[in-house]
This record gives sequence, C-alpha cells and structure tokens, in this order.
Amino acid sequence: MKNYLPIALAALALASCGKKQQAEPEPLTPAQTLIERLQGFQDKGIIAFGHHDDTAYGYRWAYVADSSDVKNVTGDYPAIMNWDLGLIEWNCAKELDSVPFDFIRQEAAKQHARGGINSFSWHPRNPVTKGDSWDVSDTTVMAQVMAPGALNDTLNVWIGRAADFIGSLKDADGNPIPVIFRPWHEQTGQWFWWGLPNGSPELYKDLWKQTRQVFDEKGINNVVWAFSPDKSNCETMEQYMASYPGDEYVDIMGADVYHFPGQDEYFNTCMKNMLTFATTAAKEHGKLAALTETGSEACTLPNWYMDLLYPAIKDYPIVYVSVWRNAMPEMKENHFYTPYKGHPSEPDFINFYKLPKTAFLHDIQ
Ligand code: BMA
Repeated sequence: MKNYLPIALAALALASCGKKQQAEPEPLTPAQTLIERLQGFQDKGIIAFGHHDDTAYGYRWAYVADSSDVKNVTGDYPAIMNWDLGLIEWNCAKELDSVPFDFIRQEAAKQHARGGINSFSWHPRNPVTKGDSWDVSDTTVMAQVMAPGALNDTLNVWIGRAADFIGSLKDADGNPIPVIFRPWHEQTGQWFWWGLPNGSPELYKDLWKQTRQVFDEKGINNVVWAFSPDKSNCETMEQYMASYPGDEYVDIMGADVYHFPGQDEYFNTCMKNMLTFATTAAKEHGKLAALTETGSEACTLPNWYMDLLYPAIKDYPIVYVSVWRNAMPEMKENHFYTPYKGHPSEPDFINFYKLPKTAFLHDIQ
C-alpha cells in the first residue's frame, strides 16, 4: 500500500496554515477605526456636537490661537470640527471663506491630538460657468460634466486635489488622521450645480462613484463617507434614497435640516421626517446616521437649542449633530449658529452642553 501519510500531513499543515492566516484579522484602516468610534457613540446613546470652522474665527475674532466661540461659552471644544475644501479644486491657498488650507491642516491635527474628530464639506466651483457652487444658471452642467470628455477630466483633477488634501492629514507620528467627508451635499435642493433638480439621480450617483474611484485609486483610506440630502424635496423615504449611490460608497446616512424663524412646526416636521429616513436607512443598510447640518441663523430664538433642537433629535440614534459657522459680522452680518460670549442665548447653549446625551470634546476623549 502506498504511504499517504506525508501527503496527508502536508495537507494538514497547509490547511492549518491557511486557518492561522484566516484567524489573524486584517488591521483596521483609519476610516474603519473612526466608524467603530462613532458606532461606540451610538451604543452609548450619545450625540457628538460639531461646529464649522470652530477655531478659525468666530464672532468678532479671527485666528486667535485655540479660541472657539463654543469653548468661550461652554469651556469645552466641540467634539467634531467641520472644515470646507471649497477652492482646493483651483489649487488655491485659502478656502472659500478665506481660511488657509495650511491652517486647516494644522487645526485638524490639533483637534485629532486632543481626541476630537474632524469632518469636511466641499463647495467646489462650477466647472462649466466658473461661478461658485451656487451658480445654477446653466442646468446642463451635471450632464456636461458627467459625460466623458475634457470637463469630466477636469472633475477628476478637482476630486484628486480634494483627495490629496485629505490624504495629507497626518498626526505627529505621520499616521493618517481619519475624517468624515461629506461631498456633494444637499443634493435634493436646487441651489448647488450638482443638485438633483439640475441633473438627475443617475448623474448624481455617477458623481459619487467617480469621487470614490479617484480616492480609492490614490489609496486614501482615512475617509468615512457621509451622504447628506437636504430637507427640500425630501418628504418621502423614496426621495431620500433616490440618489443613494450604494452601500459600497457610503458610511453615514445624513440629513441637512435648517430652522428658519416663524417656521417651528415646519422644522419639527422636517426633522421628524429626515431623521426617520436617515436612521431607518442606516439600520436597513448597516450604516450610521447623523444630523450633518442644522442651525438657526443668528440664534434669534433664545432657547433654540433646548426647546427646538434637542427635543427633535433626542429620540433618534444619530451619532452627531453639526451646526454651521460663526461668521465675523464684518464678513457676513448676523450669520452665526452658536451663541458667542455675551449673547442672550448663552444659558440655553450651556444647558444643551450639560445634557448627558450631548457630547463635546471632553465627553469623547
Ligand atoms: C454658506 C454661508 C456662506 C459661506 C458658505 C461656505 O452657508 O455660510 O457665507 O461662504 O456657506 O462656507
């Protein structure tokens, strides 16, 4: 009889070697680390608070080291700082509200070193008219840009510049800093050239896919991707999902819902709808949910945070809520979304800060 033992032993060794390899999990990418961290917020039932351009400028100050209207009022930084990439596509040194990209890179590293989180939005110029993101004078832009050709090549270059910037965010040891990126936001509205009313869900999905492709080809692995339709033209789950590019492209199901004075009931209805859509979709698709942008300009209601925002979000499993920037009045009057020191709604914001459910920097460190 032939001796099969050596062959059997070799096969066994191979099999166990294979098993051993299988048993060793792949290390998490920086993006996966951040997703796990955000998932932890959901498990704990906390909602991280975010603010745009937080340490760059605020009400009547700009570029004062480590200053922040949120910190000046509450004593703590926001858990999430949002920054914008608008004008990176033109290779500019400053973004569209004049914040230098080098400053953003440094501040993102500081926020990361403190144990906080960074997120990025992007208001790119109109590739056809050369106007800004809000230039919707030509509603054929999406069709033109997404067709193969020179404009689509330009778009590739633009996305590549955004990817290079995000890929350049490193901690003190040279490791990539994981960030949330929320491109092509508020697409259900008609105000951006990439908005669905100026194109179609199919063109929009192609735009996302191309964006992911450029990032992936560059090996960028520090991005958690957020999808964020606006409440406009978004009254049903079908409308919310109409432009969803697919599970392989998105990590966070977001919602942008602003409050306007005199529209409290409308705000409540929209929040209920949008947060239901986002959290339901997140559950069904194995994603996280967030209120990616909200706010009430100039904090004209003295208790907006406690009387409107908090009741609207408290029962939804969202991992963060982010409000827009506090512009200097010299740049844009009455355009701020958190109270600054001395503003009448300071106590309201402090009460919101003190809630066990809302998480600022110290709560997530
Ligand atoms: C808008 C306003 C503008 C700003 C733009 C991009 O909501 O705040 O003043 O230029 O966002 O940050």
